[in-house]
Amino acid sequence: MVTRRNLIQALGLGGTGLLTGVARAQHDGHDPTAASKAMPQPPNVQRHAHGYVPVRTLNGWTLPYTMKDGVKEFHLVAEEVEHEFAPGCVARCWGYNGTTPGPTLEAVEGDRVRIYVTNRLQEHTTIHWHGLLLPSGMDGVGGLNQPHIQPGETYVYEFTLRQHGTHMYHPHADEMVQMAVGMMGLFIIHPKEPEPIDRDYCFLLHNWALHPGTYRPDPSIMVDFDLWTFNSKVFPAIEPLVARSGERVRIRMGNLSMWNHPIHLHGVQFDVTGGDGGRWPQARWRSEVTEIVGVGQMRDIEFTAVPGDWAFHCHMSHHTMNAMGHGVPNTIGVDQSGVERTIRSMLPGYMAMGEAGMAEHQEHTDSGHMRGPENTLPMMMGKGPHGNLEMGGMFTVVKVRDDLAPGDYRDPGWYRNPKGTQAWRVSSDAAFGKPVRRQPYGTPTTAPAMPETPATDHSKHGG
Ligand SMILES: [Cu+2]
Repeated sequence: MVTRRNLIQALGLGGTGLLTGVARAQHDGHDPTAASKAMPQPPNVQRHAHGYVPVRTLNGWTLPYTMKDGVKEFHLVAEEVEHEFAPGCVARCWGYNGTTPGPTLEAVEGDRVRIYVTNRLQEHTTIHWHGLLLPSGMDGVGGLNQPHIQPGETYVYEFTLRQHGTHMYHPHADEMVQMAVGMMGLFIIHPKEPEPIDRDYCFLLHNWALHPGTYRPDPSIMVDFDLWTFNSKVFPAIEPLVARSGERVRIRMGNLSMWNHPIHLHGVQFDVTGGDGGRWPQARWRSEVTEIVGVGQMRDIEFTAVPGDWAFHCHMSHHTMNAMGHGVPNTIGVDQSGVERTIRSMLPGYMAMGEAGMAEHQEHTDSGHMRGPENTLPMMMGKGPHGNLEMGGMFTVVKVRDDLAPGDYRDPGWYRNPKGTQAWRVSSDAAFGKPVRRQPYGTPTTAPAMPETPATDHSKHGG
């Protein structure tokens, strides 16, 4: 019996173009839980036997299937899982086959799939195949399309894939709770004709109310979440997206959180090439640098990779932070020296902060001077080659290098900017230069409203 894992080991991690195809076909597939956590993603894989590039699920994995009488069989297990958002923060979540999100299901348009779902939770569940075109009785809404899957029971879903694109799966039973604690996954369907894509990344957007000092996500929260995740991880635990210069990269995103997320990529103008209805005809592509992935939606973006380290993040600035208080007074510009002394007499170790801004927060937590409640990540984290990144949550880096082998997903380290292409310091004097400034509000009107500026020929700007 050859499993995918020991086949990869037997090949000494040296992949061939057909590795995934061979490995998947030979996987016995009957112990989905055992196959989960330690399974490495295929290294150096280029194309599946069918011709597609297998998706790379950020910090995740793809569920192996078994071929039975021409049907691709998958087996999902709904169960409680121990999940680490980033080192220092672990929670008791619910997921599938040992992880949140559950493993990615990957197939080809026209395939017939048979998906077993075993319920190892304490309450009933179902699975809804979000965005798939299928018979009503396979749609997975508990009580509407089927009876609920009771604890201990296994149901089977079977249908033919009549479309391609980025899709999702999640429970449609006690949905508010089951999704809030991590039950979700991606369902990727490749078209029959392979697409010109070199790297195909995917992840789910989610939010979590894991209150400071607690271990179980709180499903009752509607807006004030503590953790914002790409595939249930926060920066800096989110993998970088790696590519070789000139490669065509696709990033597939699905949103099963309670907020819309404007996802922003630096360094390129990407094409939005697909949505809930699969890949769009090229005439419908849009050139953007930020794309909102609305709640319940899927979006695909594509770009040609240019060398560098490029930030990739949600543009809601609170969504690139970790747990933080939202009801705190604003201390920017407030001299707190006396207050600090007074409070310290009652609360030893109290640190006043936030007078100049909040960047010092990361220095305080990194240095160990400020400790939050147990099992709670600092609001800001992450180190780059030039200092603190002061980020958390939905942030990672697209790392593009000239010298990567195709299919090499290993973190290449930090980018070294070629000489003369990086911003540099020219002065440490705040009075440097003669910047043109408007006079502050309230300046007596006898003073000129603007410093003298060089004469401009306004006629050129007319009309
Ligand atoms: Cu966001």
